[in-house]
Amino acid sequence: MTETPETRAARAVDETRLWDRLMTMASYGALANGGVNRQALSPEDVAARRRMKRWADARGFQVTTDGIGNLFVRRPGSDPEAAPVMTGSHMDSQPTGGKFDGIYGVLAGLEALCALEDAGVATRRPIEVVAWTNEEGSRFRPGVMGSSVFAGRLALDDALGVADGDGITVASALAEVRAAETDIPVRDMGGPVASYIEAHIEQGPVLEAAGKTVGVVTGIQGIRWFDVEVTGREDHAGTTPLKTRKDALKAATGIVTALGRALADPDDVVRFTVGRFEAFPGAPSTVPGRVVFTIDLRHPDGATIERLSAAIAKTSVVEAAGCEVAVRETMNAAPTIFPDEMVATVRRHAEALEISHLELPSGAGHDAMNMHGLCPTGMVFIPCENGISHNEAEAATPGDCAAGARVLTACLTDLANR
Ligand code: HGY
Ligand code: MN
Ligand code: MN
Repeated sequence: MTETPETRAARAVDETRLWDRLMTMASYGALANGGVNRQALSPEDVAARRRMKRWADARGFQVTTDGIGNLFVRRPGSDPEAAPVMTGSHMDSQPTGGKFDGIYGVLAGLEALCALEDAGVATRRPIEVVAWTNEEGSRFRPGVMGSSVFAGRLALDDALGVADGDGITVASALAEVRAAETDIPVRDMGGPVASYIEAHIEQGPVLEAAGKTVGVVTGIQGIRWFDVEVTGREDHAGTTPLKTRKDALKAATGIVTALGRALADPDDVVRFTVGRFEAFPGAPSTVPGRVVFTIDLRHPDGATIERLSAAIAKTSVVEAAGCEVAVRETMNAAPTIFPDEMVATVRRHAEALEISHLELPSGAGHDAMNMHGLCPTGMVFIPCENGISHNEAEAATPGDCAAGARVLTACLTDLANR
């Protein structure tokens, strides 16, 4: 292996330090079956943020936050005028999430900064590790909230006004976070970024099946979220004849079945998921008068996702069975294709480090979707066991975590010297 600043920094990645930090973070919100529940801006999230601050302080890195609670850890460059290279991901999790989704990218970024320090490698540009607020969108919708505000795709005031299921707004949850972080300065929103590169577990089966250690990510498929509300009429379950009912649950299940048929794809590329389904008032003896459910639709092709979205709106109304149906879009992320040069940068450094690799698109959404368009953006994947994610059983090996961090470190060193 030829010695360069990139390989020197990459070799300083400490597998044990990174793994120990992953396990420490997994203790904040730990669940009985090995996973985590660390919702955005919750006390568990605050504990993870405090830990991040202590690790950053120990190495003399500068920690700041912004108006939506994104948390930044900065290692300065030699040129004080130069825009930073950024890396990172998210620290919030699904309600029954794993130990790696999101947090791996944040800690791989921190490991890169520590490795640069340990190797004594300076960069021209500063490098910033960011933990984006509320990527998952499981507490506050939409997801990828912090990066959307940073990139100017979502107004700060709109994001601050979003309420969780208990009526707590982002603004009030953030005020509590701030109260625990009086030692972290608040910086202006956004700002110039030279480039962005995010590390993440693949969350799918491709790398493991191919026996490759690192994924060179070519893009991210498009994502649409919808809320569907079906309104019927509450009636007595014992007395109301079936033919006069407006049963919202019966209509809603009919809609979901019809959507499954309308979106059927023999090639198995379309991703259609109803992840939340609630009937009201939720009493055994009352015909449900209202049902709300969510739709998560994904496809790599922009025109196809448009066509399928139109089909969702139409099918939902056609299958209403005498009830009223309202379909509301809550998230729209167009398919992303990363620039060739960023893809080539990841590939080049994986090759230089002699780490086996494979090019692949991302099935999952990431904050990188928002950074794309703001600056040249790319991603590095590592395998996860059996491709399982959004599940407490999510697993990755210490060796793969370190290999991904090495490729990330080399890419950051290179990008920060351009
Ligand atoms: O839903 C997603 O793709 C991501 O894991 N938030
Ligand atoms: Mn994630
Ligand atoms: Mn996720």
